[in-house]
Amino acid sequence: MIQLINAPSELGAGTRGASLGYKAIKTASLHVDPTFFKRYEPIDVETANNLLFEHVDNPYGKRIKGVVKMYRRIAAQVAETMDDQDFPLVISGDHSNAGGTIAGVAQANPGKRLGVVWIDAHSDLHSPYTSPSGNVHGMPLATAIAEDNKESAINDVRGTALRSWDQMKGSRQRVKPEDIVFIALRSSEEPEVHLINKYNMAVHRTEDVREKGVKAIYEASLERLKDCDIIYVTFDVDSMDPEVSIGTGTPVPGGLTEAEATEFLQLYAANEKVACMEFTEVNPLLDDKGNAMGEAAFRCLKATVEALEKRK
Ligand code: 4U7
Ligand code: MN
Ligand code: MN
Ligand code: MN
Repeated sequence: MIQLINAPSELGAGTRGASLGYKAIKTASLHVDPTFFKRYEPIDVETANNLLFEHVDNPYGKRIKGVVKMYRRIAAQVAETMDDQDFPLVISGDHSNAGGTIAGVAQANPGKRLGVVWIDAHSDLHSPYTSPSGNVHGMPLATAIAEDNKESAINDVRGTALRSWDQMKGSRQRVKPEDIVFIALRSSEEPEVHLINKYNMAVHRTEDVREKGVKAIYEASLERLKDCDIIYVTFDVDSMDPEVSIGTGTPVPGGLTEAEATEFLQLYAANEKVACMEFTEVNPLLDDKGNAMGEAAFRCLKATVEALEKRK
């Protein structure tokens, strides 16, 4: 069974409104498939978004203590869902939540090698030591590989941020850095590029997708992850071009079309190794075309769920 998990925390984002992403997607469903969220009723993960109204505790990991709380809650829900033999499909507010999802997948699958497909304009490999913004949605993948990247440090991190960061990394690496594949990546800072090169992570840019086609990139990603037992796929909607994804916090030109994103999602959803997926960063407050982003995200979600259903 597919179990939607609604985790509308936006503590990790720099712009307000990603906590409304799920509602935007749900509203969009009304025109297209009004009973969808009755058939796939999500489990809600309680947020700590009340912390948005408090003073930012640390400039290098903004609201990071609250993000740690979300990591625990999401990880517990994802692990429970997998223990019940259900497929967790997480709809999260901002992308920091993905670190919690990965922790949950790892917790429920001890001893299994976990690969990650990161469909995103960004690499989200910062740590508090290297982040130019202090926004934790730029850090989840670094927590999964337990990487401080101190050799690229620009920030002098201490106190809460450090303690919380260590909690987010956990006691062990959940993903090997060589088991990461990026799709639609086009905006990384120097410290992230350093890690991508150091660990030889696989990068497929939008141009590569255009040149070789979605299917070929998908196949290359599977070849790359062939020694992994299970795969987690994350879909930050800013992987799509701003023409589609203007309703997201950090749009970047040169992204995927909705059709390309849909084809990727369908292919991954159809693959038995894929054990968990996540949709993230829909922000209707930034959408200047009504609910266009929510509508595109819903179409992508519906296509993904239909492909998952066909597996059985
Ligand atoms: B998202 C950024 F500097 N790298 O760390 C940062 F460009 O989850 C952006 O992919 C992070 O949307 C974007 O603030 C995080 C910036
Ligand atoms: Mn992201
Ligand atoms: Mn992004
Ligand atoms: Mn984003």
